[in-house]
Order: sequence, then C-alpha cells, then structure tokens
Amino acid sequence: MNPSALDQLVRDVTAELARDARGPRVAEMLSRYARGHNDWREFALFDKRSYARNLLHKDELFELILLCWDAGQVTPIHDHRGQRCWMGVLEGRVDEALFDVPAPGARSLALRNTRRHERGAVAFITDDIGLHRIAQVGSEPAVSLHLYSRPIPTCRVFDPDTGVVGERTLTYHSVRGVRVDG
Ligand code: 2CO
Ligand code: FE2
Repeated sequence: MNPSALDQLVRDVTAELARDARGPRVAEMLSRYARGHNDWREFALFDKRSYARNLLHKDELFELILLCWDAGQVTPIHDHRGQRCWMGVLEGRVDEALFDVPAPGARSLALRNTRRHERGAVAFITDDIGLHRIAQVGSEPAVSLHLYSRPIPTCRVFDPDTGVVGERTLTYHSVRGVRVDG
C-alpha cells in the first residue's frame, strides 16, 4: 500500500534531517504538502480553551504537530529551547509577531515586526532569530503544521510588559487523532 502524503512527508523530513541537521529543504517540503494535501484533517482537533496541539509524529530527531486555532486564540511570547522551528499554514491565517530576545534583566520586549502567513506559507524561527507570538486572525479557524528539530517538551514564555520569564510545559491535545485526557 502506498504511504499517505503525511507519512511520506515524515519519511522525507527524516531523510533530510539525517542528511543535514539544518534541514535546508524542510520549508519546501512543508509548503508543498500544505498546498497539495488534506490528509491532516482527521487529526485536526480543536479546543475551546486554547489553541490545540495535536501530535502527528515524534522521534528523537523531530516532532510534527498540527496546531488548530479557533477565532482569537494566541500563544504567549515564547522561545524554542534552542531548537529549529518551521511552521506551515494549512488553512486560514495567522499573524506572527517577532520580538528581540531581551537582554538579561530587561523589563520589556521590543517588537521587531509582524507578518501574516496564509495557506502554503512556511515560517522559520530559532532563538538566534528571536522570540515570537502566533495569533489566529480573520473569520476562519486556522490550522498549521509545526516541525521542531529536536522536539521541545518545554519552552520559555515572556511577559511583554514586565519582562518576567516563565517556563511552560508543552502538552498535547491529541496523539495521532486520539484525545489525550485533560
Ligand atoms: N511554539 C508554539 C507551540 O508549539 C507554537 S508557535 O510556532 O512555533 O505551542
Ligand atoms: Fe513557536
């Protein structure tokens, strides 16, 4: 039996990251998948309380997570624990606000710019580039595919007004379509 497009994407990313850990072709792979395939839909679970993180694949090299955003849902400002993060938009629109990493002891965060991402667009971030906050925008819910290499079980979150830094455990709403209790 042929692998699904999603399984093929996991295979292609695995080969790419094994070849070169920087993953120079990952963005193109995610964009092509986003523009051409719908087999993510069975895993797209939403949560009224916050954006939902639905795990599709995880091994020691990377994790692939489907994020589902209802109207107005937003992340805190956060880092990516020294890992590489790609975000491909599958449906709807999200805004990405990019912030400079604050100097130790800084009391506020500097907004560098805001970008809007639509279906097929792929954004990339590392802690060297900065921090970001992602927010759903528009009347349609949004769905995006996030790839972290290596996986990030926690991240740091930043209060924009006080500069206070916290730690957040990154939990899953579902794993391969099966709802996680909570
Ligand atoms: N990093 C956030 C999370 O995994 C989503 S924003 O895109 O990286 O919850
Ligand atoms: Fe992020």
